[in-house]
Amino acid sequence: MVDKSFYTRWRDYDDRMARVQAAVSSSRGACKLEVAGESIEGRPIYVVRLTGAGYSSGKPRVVVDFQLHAREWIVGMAGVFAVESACELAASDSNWMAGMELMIMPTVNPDGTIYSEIEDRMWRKNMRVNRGSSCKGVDLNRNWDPDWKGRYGTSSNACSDTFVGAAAFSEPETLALKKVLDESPTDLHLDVHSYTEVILRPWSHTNTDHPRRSEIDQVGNLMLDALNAVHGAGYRYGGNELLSPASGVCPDYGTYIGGLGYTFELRPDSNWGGGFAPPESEILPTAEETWAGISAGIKWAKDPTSLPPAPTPPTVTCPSYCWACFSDCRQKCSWCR
Ligand code: 0X9
Ligand code: ZN
Repeated sequence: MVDKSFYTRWRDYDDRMARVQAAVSSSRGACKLEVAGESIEGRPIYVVRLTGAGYSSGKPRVVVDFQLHAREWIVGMAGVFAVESACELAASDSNWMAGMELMIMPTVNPDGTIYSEIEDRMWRKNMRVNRGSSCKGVDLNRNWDPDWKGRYGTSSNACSDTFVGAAAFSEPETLALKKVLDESPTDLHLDVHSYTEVILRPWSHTNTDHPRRSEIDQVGNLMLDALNAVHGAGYRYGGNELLSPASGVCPDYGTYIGGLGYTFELRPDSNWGGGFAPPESEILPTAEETWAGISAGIKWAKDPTSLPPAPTPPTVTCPSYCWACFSDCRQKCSWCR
């Protein structure tokens, strides 16, 4: 059993990484600690690899990343909990990971995280020194393709919290996660953030449906139900109607290269619950339910045939007065259904 007392308080970056290392050490080889890259300030960016017996590239693979955004402390705590839970389970039940691979990045943005811990609680970005500006930092969730520097929720101003950076993939932290995603075909990519209590489907940069939309919704709802079942939280599942669209985000990259890339936004549900700084009593339940949601996603990735076949969407005939809808009125004109 994961020692829950760790999750009663905020723990700083060093304490959390010590915990990650300890979990790997006691996993009897089920987990491996690797360095996926180096941050702007030269810190290692850790990734925990769980390769089940019989896995080879092309078989089921899941990547889960945490804390691209520095101030989302509860996400960093949930990341350690995911590592501890996964390493413990893999060590005790070799069947769990059989034939698949799981990669967990407990903190993608160590520099920003430490800066948030000691200097500026609400810091979001990495610690890039931007050419021609006294403002530091690139938003690691705006530094990706597709749609880098696109129109939704981005800024070309180095002083902005959503600064896109000098180019797509310009940041070493972005590249470290990209390398993990690119290494082998990845079926499921979960990018964990806070707050709002939602699970968001791809795409983030457009409202156009992904061709695998119905499968995406099935998997999304599977993760949602598992998450909400643990403590009765009221997370919602959906698209950009739940949170404004954003261009150049990392789960859209995971989706672009062929996986299903979701955004988790953890507790609280609103600013009233503390926003990025919720009470410490929220840490443990949040970490537990997030892991349940992730586990459900892993279970699907391991055996996608465990899902019932996706229902075929109903055919909708446009009313004759709805001249603008033509054949795809179901998507385009909800008002004329
Ligand atoms: O803006 C972001 O990067 C994410 N929200 S956060 O508050 N953690 O910064 C959301 C990105 C994904 N957005 C959508 N899928 N709409
Ligand atoms: Zn975030």
